[in-house]
Amino acid sequence: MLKKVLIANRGEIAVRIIRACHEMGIQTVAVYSEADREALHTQLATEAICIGPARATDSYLDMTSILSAAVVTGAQAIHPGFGFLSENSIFATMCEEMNIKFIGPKAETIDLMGNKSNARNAMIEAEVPVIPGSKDYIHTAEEAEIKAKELGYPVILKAAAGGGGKGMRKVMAPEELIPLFSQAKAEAKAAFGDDRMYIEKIISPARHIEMQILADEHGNVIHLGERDCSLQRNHQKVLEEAPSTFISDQTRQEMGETAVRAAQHVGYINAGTIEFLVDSDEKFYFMEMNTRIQVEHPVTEMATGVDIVKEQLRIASGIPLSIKQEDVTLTGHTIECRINAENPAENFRPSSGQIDYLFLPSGGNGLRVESAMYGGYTIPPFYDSMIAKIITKGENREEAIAKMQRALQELVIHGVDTNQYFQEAILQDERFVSGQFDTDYLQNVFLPTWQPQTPRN
Ligand code: MV4
Repeated sequence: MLKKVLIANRGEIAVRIIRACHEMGIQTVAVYSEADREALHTQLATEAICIGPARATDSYLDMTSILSAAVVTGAQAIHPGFGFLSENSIFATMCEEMNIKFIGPKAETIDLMGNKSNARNAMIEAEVPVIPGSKDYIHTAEEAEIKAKELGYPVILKAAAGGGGKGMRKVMAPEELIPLFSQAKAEAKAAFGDDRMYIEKIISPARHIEMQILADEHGNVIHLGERDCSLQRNHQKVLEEAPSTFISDQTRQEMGETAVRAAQHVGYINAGTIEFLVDSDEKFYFMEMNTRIQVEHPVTEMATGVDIVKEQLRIASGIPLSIKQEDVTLTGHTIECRINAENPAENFRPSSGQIDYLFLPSGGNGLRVESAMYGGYTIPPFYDSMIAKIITKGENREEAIAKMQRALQELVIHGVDTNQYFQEAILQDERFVSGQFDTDYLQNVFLPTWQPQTPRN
């Protein structure tokens, strides 16, 4: 087993990984920016090293500083968490070259999946259903017009380097294609320095359902079932749950087997997620693969009882998976609400500053809270606004919802604005409660009629 791991991240995920390490007897090295001297991850790790100024590009994205910190502390491995360097194949390669284990898949797998067009083609080879679309890059609006006519409108233009909505445009009719193609291409160039584009038919209405997989270095690949992540705002997930209310046991099994085949085909190692779009006939299509631990991993942990971060550490140590596919079952119903420091009444503008008073929900069965906040902590303005995740599990969905409502009512955060009232409103929404929603629901149906309440705190 690894003896010392450096965590190249901050916030709740850094704390989550540090806790797993300590429970496994692994020493931890935190790295922190000048803005994170008082952060919880800095305090909880065995050792902590300052890696630079507040701005992420000068600290959490500074590969040389982080690798230097690993060398001087004698860390054998680096866990990148999510965001920052977690899907950076150059960083994974640099780790390899310095004989430091990157806790994730091989650099070449990160590269392959990072190019969403190449990922599609790899999935076609693996006989995984992909969304009807272009095999090759689309270089000009004229080429796009030909391909769009072939596919039939509406279509969606996507950046190969994209994911998360940047460089993406929905095209409803032929006359929109030329301006939208140049917009998407320019956006991709600016965001990624890579403006290679591809095109797909639009799947709508659709659910976003993803399968969690685990793969060790001995050829064992399993899936841990799905998470339904259809409730998103601006391509940010808001609430996730397992199992999905939408798919049958047969579809679930087929999606799981497909996800395992996808991972096997690319020689995947460690934890990963295959994202699918599922249409109204329950036909599922590969959308992209995330080659990292995800924010919503606790949903699967609560649903299956498998500790995904501990499995990642075992896999990186060369130890086989601790569970077999036949031992994995999704029990009950699990929901996660993301708590962001933002003001829903001001178009979800991020909020920062000191937390004067904090009460995190607790008590009862089937409640988990992931956060790096504490009373008196100051949320810096430089990073992501997600400050906590509340996860509840019940025998059934109604129970999980009731527990989440109770937990959200208990949550008290004074000093910064949060989206907790937005989450409470979703949980009370008739369409959410009925399970009848798709990827467009939150943004296009729920939000336009939602009136932000005045916070009760
Ligand atoms: C799509 C799609 C419909 N059809 N592709 C959004 C982010 C990026 N990961 C891909 N996205 C989409 N791709 C085809 N062919 C709809 C979306 C999409 C979406 C997907 C999942 C959850 C929420 C979404 C909100 C808007 C658009």
